[in-house]
Amino acid sequence: MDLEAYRTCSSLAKTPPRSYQQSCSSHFVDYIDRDLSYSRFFRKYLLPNRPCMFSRTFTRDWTCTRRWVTEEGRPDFQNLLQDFDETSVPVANCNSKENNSNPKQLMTFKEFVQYWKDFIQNGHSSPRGCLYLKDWHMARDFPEHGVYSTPLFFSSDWLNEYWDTLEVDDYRFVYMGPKGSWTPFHADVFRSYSWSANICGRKKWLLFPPGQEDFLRDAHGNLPYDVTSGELKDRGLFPHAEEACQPLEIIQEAGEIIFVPSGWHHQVYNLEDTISINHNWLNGCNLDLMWKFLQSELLSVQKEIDEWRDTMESWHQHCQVIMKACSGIDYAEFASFLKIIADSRMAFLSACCSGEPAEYSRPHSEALAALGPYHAAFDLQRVADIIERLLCNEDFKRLDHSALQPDALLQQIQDCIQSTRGQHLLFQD
Ligand SMILES: O=C(O)CCC(=O)C(=O)O
Ligand SMILES: [Fe+2]
Repeated sequence: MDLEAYRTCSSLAKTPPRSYQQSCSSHFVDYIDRDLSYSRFFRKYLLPNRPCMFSRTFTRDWTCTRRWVTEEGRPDFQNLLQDFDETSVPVANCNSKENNSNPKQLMTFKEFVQYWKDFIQNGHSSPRGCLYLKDWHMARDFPEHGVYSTPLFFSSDWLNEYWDTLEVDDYRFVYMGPKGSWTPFHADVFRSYSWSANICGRKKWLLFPPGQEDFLRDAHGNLPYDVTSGELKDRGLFPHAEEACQPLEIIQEAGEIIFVPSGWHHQVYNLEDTISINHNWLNGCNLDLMWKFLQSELLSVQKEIDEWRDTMESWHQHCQVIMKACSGIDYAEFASFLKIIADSRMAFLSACCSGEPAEYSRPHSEALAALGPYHAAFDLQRVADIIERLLCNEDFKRLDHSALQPDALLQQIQDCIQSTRGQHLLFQD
């Protein structure tokens, strides 16, 4: 990040203004087919939370675009089988619906490929329904493969940085689906961004700007499973569907990467036999949207068990436990996520100030170095802003803070920002 981008984002009000009016009326997304600086991507797409598409130039050098794809542009089953053979992979059935998504089962990669070949032979149909290998943690299962690299644009990735630090999980996935497989209507985990690269095949994306999903809810407040279903025309079932804008319809070709912004609900179709790589990620630009999402998740838990509020001791604690079980995170974990992100930036900035960045080594230190000290300073400002908001949140105040001490962390961050600002070396014009 350069000084100008840093100045722009630092001078913005704490929460960036976002307006999706234009996105509702425009049916196009920007197409990036040559050099774009990180700072420009940051200002034009990340901060305003707008989608865009990157051309195949950005994936041309990846090993998987050669190894996993035949000369005709189809999945190279032979090479894929050599690489993954007996690996156990998660597979969804697109023809059955459970809780507004598709039930998944584990099968060996070999078994899935056999199914896929038979599906193709059978004119893209099967008595077993349409199976879709999705949400497979390929990069975690095969760290030595290195068949692709995350483009710099998507490298301010706090979600994977946090989970890598804990060595527990990640949000990096591979999808492989025959023509006709699809993903039902949803927004991504914790309101993260996603980037998704087609290694081969084509996808159709239907994207709705944040807020439009509220028009698409049914009379009980639930989101549709299939946003293209004729049922949405029934006013009794979906009372406000007519008020929603038309979705942005985007065709993604082989090699292209789509940037899906935070909180944009979407539905996705594989128009051909398709392989894609997808990361969910978040950072200082959409952290406020994550925090807003967590508050709404807690509120729905609180409503759900409201009747026990006065009779149950530690009702608030129970709400946190349920929230963690349903959403994968609670307020305490959110605070420790912020701490891990802040700690690595403070260490990075202090290494920069002492002129020893080369000796600095932690997970993701390469990304921090590539993005530079202005980005780290921006990150810290955003963390500080959210900690300030946590500290005045009634539900957060009730939790035990002895382990994390958010006030102390806030002070530390403010001191760090202050002292690095004083370093002419870092922030000179
Ligand atoms: O490609 C798909 O089927 C779904 C991808 C998706 O939902 C995402 O990248 O956020
Ligand atoms: Fe998604």
